[in-house]
Amino acid sequence: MRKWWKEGIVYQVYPRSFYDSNGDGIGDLQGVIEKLDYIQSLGADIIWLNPVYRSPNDDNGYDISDYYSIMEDFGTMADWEQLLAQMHQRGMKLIMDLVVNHTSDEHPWFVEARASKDSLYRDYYVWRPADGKQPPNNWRSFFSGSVWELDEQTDEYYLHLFSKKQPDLNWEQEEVRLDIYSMMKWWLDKGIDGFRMDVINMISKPPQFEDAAPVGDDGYANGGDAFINGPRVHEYLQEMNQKVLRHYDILTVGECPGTSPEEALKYVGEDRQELQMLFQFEHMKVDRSPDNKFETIPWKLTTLKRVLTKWQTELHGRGWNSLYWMNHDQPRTVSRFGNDGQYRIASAQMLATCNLTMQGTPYIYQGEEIGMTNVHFTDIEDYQDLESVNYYHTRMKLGEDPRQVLEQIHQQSRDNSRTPMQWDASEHAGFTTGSPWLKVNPNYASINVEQDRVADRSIFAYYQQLIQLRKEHLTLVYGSFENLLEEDEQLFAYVRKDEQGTYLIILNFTEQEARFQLPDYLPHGGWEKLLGNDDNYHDSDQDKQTPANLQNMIFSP
Ligand code: TEU
Ligand code: CA
Repeated sequence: MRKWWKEGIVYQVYPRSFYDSNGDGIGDLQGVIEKLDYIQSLGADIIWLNPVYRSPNDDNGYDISDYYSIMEDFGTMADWEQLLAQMHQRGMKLIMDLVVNHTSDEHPWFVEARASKDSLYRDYYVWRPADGKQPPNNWRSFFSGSVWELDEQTDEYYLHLFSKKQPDLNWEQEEVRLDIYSMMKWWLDKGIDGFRMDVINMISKPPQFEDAAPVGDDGYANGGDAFINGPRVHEYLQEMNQKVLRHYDILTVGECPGTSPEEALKYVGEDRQELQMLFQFEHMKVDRSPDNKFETIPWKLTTLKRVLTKWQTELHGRGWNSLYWMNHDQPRTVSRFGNDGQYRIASAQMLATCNLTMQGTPYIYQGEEIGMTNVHFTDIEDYQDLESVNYYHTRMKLGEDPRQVLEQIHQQSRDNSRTPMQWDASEHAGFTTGSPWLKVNPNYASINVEQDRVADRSIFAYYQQLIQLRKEHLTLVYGSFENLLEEDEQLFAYVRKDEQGTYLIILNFTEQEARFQLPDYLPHGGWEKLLGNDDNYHDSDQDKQTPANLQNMIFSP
């Protein structure tokens, strides 16, 4: 069935790094308002806004101390209302981040909860007795160290899958769930158009916290098997759907790390009444050691294609998916899957073509549309992300070489995506007139919005064309997906097809020229090139065997 949230294009705004309207070095809501023209001109019609709620910012807003207020750094509720009104006037939709696996330790619920074992709010969180000062089990937190923190005052441990300033809520407790549902309704009644649900597949914890097998040299284990897609998660989401979601025409996307297509269908299956789409992470793992996200490993195009194809085909006709190359937690797209040097522009365009010609709702992360790259800070002090900083210090304690650890951080740090948006070549890339909260990538003088606009080959302009094309050819949204070249390490070629038409997409992921052989069962001749960025391509060039309806004949990325 056709849906606005299937046909829409989402632009993700990380407000802290987008545009600073008042010179305090921090991006803000008025900054987003000032740049709505920019976002709309790209062709995006939905914005996913990372958390803007009150927060002590241990994890940049993912540690919320008040769900009903706006973070002072970002502005006021009036600013937020103005943003929503202006977006709606333009026909754009606003998706808010929903962070309900945990709160901040400064949230009044937790402040109350930790005050005493008899507190009415005690059971809003997950507590375990301190047994001889050993944490209840050996799980590692996502941000290094144990998932358990001892609360000295009441002599019990509380659970935190993320930082110790992000205690996990206890979803077993009905009051917790009802409070969350009321909060969701409160925002929906203000008129928002949906939620991106932070680690929503981790809200249900197992009844017992057992040790898992230690992995790596810090003595900890990955407890994911026990809390990812936990025992009651679908019960909770069906309840949330009944009580809240189904009463609104909204987009819901669940962030679900560690989820297979089979598991995914339990969240987004059309018969399930839970969520509308999810973020899966399998393609974010192709270049990482399974035991340590900071350990980059060489990746193969055949692996990436296999993963993407699996998601394309297994969800087709059964549940919806989202498409993305990056977000505020991931390295920059061109640096990771393309070439951020000589072929930066071509590869940014090629990867854009891929993201915008598969089935699912495409998400574009700020700066991706101008080919922003990873940053390589040489001093750990320049990194702000607690995940990177904690990782660094943990490895230092284990006696590792600081340069090697910094090199790992260069490749995988979340700050790669969080350096300020590069608007122009003026100081601090035109992001702020003050001093930016996180240093600007030094390459801003050559990579910025202004520069891209006047360039011969604009990435932004290419995105505009692609988005236009996707909107005009709905087969690219709804059609089936067939991977043509399973074994090829250079080309990703696929066909999208339905009653409306057939489209052939050919992407070269390498710096070498590649030749595409049209399979016999597809029509030979009569293909029209709709869009592409290959300068060498000529319709008459029979030798290259490149008849295509829609192609990125990128012989060099
Ligand atoms: O991220 C959840 C998550 O599992 C990872 O992608 C995480 O960012 C980390 O890199 C694990 O290595 C979500 C948010 O997107 C992230 O920004 C938050 O820090 C996190 O949840 C906690 O709220
Ligand atoms: Ca500001």
